[in-house]
Amino acid sequence: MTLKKINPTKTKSWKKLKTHFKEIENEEIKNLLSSRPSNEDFNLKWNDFNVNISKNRIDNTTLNLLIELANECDLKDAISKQFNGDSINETEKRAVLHTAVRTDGNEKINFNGLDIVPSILETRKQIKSFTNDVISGELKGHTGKSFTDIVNIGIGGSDLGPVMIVEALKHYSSGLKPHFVSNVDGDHVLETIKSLNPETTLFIIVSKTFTTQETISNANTIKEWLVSKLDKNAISKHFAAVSTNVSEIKKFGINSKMVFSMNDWVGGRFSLWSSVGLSISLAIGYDNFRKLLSGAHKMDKHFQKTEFKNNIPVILALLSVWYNNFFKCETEAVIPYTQYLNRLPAYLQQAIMESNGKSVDRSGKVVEYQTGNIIWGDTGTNSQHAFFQLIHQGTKLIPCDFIGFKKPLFKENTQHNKLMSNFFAQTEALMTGKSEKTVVDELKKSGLNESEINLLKTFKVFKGNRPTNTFLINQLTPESLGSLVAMYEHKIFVQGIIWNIYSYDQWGVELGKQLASKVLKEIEDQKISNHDSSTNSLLKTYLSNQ
Ligand code: G6Q
Repeated sequence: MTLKKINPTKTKSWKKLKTHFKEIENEEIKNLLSSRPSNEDFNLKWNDFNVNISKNRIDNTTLNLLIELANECDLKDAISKQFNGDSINETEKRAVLHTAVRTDGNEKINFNGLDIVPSILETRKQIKSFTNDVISGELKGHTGKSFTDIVNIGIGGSDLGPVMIVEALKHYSSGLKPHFVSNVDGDHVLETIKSLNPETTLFIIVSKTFTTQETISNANTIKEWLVSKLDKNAISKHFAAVSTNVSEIKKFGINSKMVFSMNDWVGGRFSLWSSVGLSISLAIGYDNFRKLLSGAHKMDKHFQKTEFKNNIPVILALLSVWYNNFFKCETEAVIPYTQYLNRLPAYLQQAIMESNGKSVDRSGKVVEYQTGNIIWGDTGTNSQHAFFQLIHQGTKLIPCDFIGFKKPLFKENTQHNKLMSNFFAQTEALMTGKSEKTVVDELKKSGLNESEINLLKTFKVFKGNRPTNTFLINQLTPESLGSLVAMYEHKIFVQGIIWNIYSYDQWGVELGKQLASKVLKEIEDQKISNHDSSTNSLLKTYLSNQ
């Protein structure tokens, strides 16, 4: 069964939200906060997550109307269709079952009349035994040495998820040193392998299709390097593959025991939980990989079973719709207060922008409202010394997610309170701002005269009223990270449902790819054909310098 096609702007709740927006638009968060009879509805508690949404430009009516909107768009029906394996990725005729690969194994998940759980558990077993063999040193390279380094060769969904998780969980390292090669930029791959010992390095080619230009080019460059350093027979010992394209894997020379399958009901950017996460399992050990899946599974159950008012991904998605469609915010920032999560914004950029960057609705009509927002961010406190100026005093309204942890990972870490005081102070400052009166008082105290104060005061005023969500989680563990990432995945899905778009296809990446292969041929043949005058001239300049 397919998803319903409901234009959100034609619902009763949308109209009510429009009227309600006029009442809220100029309200101050700090006043809304103090006028609420209770802030309980604005602090969602789940496992070791505290999701505080109280610093938002909303009141109880806003929340109720947004939930009404979710009901009118029949979100409930959409959730059950996704989890039931219906073909909700209609333009690619595919089911969307990345949630199935993180099953706890105690359920049946039917797809096309077949329970897919046994085959998921079978693949997991294979990941487990391969991981253990590599980490223990039982599996050896061509010259009989154990592996010390692993290189994930993949791009997009076959790279961003694993690289983000491996970086986030490096505290839990298995001892193997992970590397990632993604860009078709030959310098990227050559720079990565130049310090590697071919005898002790294992390469994992991750490509669902095994035809992606970047991945296959990098894999071939590495293969040539390996053969030149060792010999041809080393290929079967040093390469593993994660793919569905059996014939191409064979042609490449990969040992069938080192092949991990994928399913087309798991989309690339949602695939880190599947065998695409092999590099994660190798880098942090299978038990930790399993905990990551378990954290995500718990969030799946929360999302599936919790009433909307307490449902974290649902509420986050609705707030995002509120800012995107009513306040006309174009971007959202994600600021994790841990250096380990420095790749989270980049990962979310693909997950969110590739999923919801669509302008045609599920009926094939061009939408007349805003859809997918722009995601960006970096870790706190680094970003405070970089782009926070614009968030505090710029002309744009940028809702931010602040993600922080109660406990650091190192017992000896004596700086955690300093980090977290910044975390709390920033959301408070963004909300309260600084009035002209306070600024003037401060300047008077510092000894400035009246004319100096008049010159300076406006620059020092902070209007405040900048909305934030605060995520306070116990500790960064494989399990909590799994829950956090799954939370964002479900938020994406809910937004797509409300906006009446297809979140699981990505036709927008095709055009550039097609053109690039045409341009490559022309560059190689040194023959520039009919492009526009701008492109023609750039290509001629490029060729003239070769
Ligand atoms: C993600 C996309 C895309 C994909 C890459 C790699 O949802 O589908 O990012 O993951 O293009 O594709 P392959 O795994 O087929 O090489």
